[in-house]
Amino acid sequence: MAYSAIVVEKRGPAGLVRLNRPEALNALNDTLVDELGHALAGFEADDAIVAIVLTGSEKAFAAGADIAAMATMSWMDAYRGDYITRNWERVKTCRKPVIAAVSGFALGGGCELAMMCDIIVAGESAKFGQPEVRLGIPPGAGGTQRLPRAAGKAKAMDLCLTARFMDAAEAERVGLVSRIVADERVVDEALAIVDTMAGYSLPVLMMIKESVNRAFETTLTEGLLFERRSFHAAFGLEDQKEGMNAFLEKRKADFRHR
Ligand code: DAK
Repeated sequence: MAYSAIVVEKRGPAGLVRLNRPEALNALNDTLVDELGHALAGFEADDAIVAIVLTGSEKAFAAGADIAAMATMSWMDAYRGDYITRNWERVKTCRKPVIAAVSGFALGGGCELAMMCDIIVAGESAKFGQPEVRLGIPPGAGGTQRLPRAAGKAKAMDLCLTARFMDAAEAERVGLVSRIVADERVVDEALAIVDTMAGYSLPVLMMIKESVNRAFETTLTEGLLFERRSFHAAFGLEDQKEGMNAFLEKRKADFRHR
């Protein structure tokens, strides 16, 4: 597939996807979301790729869904067309870790896209917001659900009800963002995180991702049971034997991802 709205490359163990609609601050349209879904599927099927980094430009990660594309849409268009939902869900179902490297605006669907990722690394210029209320719509892709889980009810209500933007420092303080670096370092920092992960067992990374995500979907008792089952299952991995033997033999583990 030839991409027009994203740029895709491999950087060692990382699959790097750069949103690339500079004329619209990387606003998300059907083409972009289709291409993103396709790229993620490719990286997921690629045994050499451990995790994916998703980024935008220095000015914008993504300024939201494409307002020009939505402006004349009717309820029937949105509902019957299942507006952006099909491939949008592909980000959520990716089983390998996905890291958002965010500089500039991450607004509306852009903020929601970042929140679907597993880790957000922010550049100092990053601004997060759910300003849909200004357009006469509520957030539609997780803003009212993932933001309160990540940042708490007070911040979620504040951002969604007033359209105020939150800067990188505030986003880190409330727990939406895991690290802040200089803008020009944001992709390198995310790639370095993938390099660290690449030293570990991929099936274990996938188990961890699945287990942490389960924490947001279920009760504590069920979540703990899910975690316990993953833990027990790990003893079926060659990588568990390698990891523990390497520790006992005082050497670096050589994981084979099985
Ligand atoms: N859509 C289309 N074009 C956009 C855009 C957007 N979201 N954001 C910016 N642009 C375009 C501008 O129209 C402008 O184009 P030209 O006039 O040059 O042709 C160009 O990008 C540069 O923008 P500005 O001139 O406005 O740049 P400024 O630096 O002055 O301002 C800004 C930057 C980010 C503050 C401003 O552009 C802005 O407020 N943008 C809109 C932000 C916004 O309201 N975002 C929320 C959109 S609604 C769903 C999935 C997703 C969604 C819903 C459902 N499902 C799966 C069901 C999401 C909804 C949304 O995100």
